[in-house]
Amino acid sequence: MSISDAELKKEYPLLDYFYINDLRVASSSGKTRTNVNPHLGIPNGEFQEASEDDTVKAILAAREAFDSGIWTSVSSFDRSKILASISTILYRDKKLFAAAESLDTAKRISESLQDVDDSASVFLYYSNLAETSFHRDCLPDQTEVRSTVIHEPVGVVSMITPWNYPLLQASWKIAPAIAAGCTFVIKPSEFTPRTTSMLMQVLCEAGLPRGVANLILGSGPSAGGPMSTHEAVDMISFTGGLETGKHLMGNASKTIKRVALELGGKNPNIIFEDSDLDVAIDNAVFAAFLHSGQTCSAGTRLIVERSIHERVAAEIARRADLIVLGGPYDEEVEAGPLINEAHLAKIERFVRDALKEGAVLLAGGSRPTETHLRDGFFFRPTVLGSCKGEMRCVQEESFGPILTIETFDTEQEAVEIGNNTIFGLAGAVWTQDLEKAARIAGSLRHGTIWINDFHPYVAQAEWGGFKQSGLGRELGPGGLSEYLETKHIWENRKPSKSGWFVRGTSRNGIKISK
Ligand code: TXE
Repeated sequence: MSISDAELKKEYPLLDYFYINDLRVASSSGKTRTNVNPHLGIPNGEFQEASEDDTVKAILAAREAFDSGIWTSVSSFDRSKILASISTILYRDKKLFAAAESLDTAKRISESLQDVDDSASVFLYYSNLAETSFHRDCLPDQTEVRSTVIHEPVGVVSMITPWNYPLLQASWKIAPAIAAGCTFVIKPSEFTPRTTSMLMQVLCEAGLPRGVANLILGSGPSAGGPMSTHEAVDMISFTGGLETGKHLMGNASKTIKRVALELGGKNPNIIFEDSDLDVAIDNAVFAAFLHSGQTCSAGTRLIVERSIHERVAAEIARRADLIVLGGPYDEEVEAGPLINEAHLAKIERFVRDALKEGAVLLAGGSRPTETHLRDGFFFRPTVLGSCKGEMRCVQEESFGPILTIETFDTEQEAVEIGNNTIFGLAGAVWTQDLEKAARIAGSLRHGTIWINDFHPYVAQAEWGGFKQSGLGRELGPGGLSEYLETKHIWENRKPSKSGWFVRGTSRNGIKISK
């Protein structure tokens, strides 16, 4: 059963407003934005649109909450309890959150339910981690001096998230930030604001002090502008496109803000002749077309051993043609639409250009023709054969349902092709020779490598990219470290003179007169 915007607002009123200092706030300019439902192409709610002034207010609220000490004085035990409560509330309201996510993204409700589960478990994971000691004695055997390294929260964090996994991406940032003791302003994508806004109410219910969490809604350049330029911000944590990431990093350099970036990938999926082909092919379809390819770790580059290439390409194309497109609540449906008209147009251009540079269309390649899909932003799962490493379709991220196929003859060539990208987020290898798999896992320059699998991740393991896929890590203990500053405290318990600049003093401490 779908849940409407009006029904959501019975439990989560004013979710279309900002959240600053524990209050729901309207745009100071009076501007709003009408969103469009990606499945039906009709209006999908009206949201307040922040001006730069609104965003600065949110940043200053986070600064005030950090500097006042109301949050930094909360013990790690109490922060841990808050995180556990957030997780419990998310499980309690799972259906509401999933419905909101599917309303914004049009992803299948089963996927949205899974996203809420995953988000709740991230809060639970960091609840446990928040309790671990952040202190380390460096010279434990010394009695005269004490050298201790402690970790403190970085301060005020700007969090900027995209539209493909809105709740999940917010939880990957908010949970470790709370565990560390940071305060923050978050801006979800202007296309998918609902679940992040609902999350603010959950944080409040869980007992987060006033001003720790702040939310603004609106477009990247204007609403998001001060998030990377304002001097009251200590850190930017961003997930989104490469060009936006470069822009934010440039802005951050002006005041040396800490930067954490998750920027997507062009992820190789390598299939050897000696793999269980049935399973490998099935997972190749899953790797590429889950959420219509709008996944940063999508397996968009299939790299197949030449001896099996024709068979694999034909079978994948056949399977891609059978994928059922449609809305979130139809149980027959296997994949939803793209996020918006502009993204759909970009995907169409991407395929057109790929064919011009020599790729061969094996499946899809166009919008579907069924009348019930006419008004949504749908694109047929597309398979492109005869691809070469230098082609743009192989090098550039489409972020849509497009799979390119390349071939290799040797293990070394497979690795070279897998590493032939400016990105380095994730990759997979399919073979029954586990020694070969281990060699390849060691040689691929990507942040996650799957052996005979694709897409799984756990909150306990760091996630992030090599090369231009980003900076830093989310999840795991490394995901917490991003939000911590390191401080060394040296305490001399028997202070004495340095003995360095001796003129003007005597060694026994009596001043010498001239
Ligand atoms: O992302 P943007 P877009 C990739 C994917 C996609 C491309 C562009 O290839 O096709 O990026 O997508 C905010 N200051 N990924 O245009 O613009 C924006 O409002 C502050 C990979 O949607 O990077 C949104 O909240 N904020 C990715 C967020 O940045 C700014 C997921 C992402 O938007 C801003 C999505 C600015 N100047 C897209 N400009 C992944 N890694 O998972 C934009 N934003």
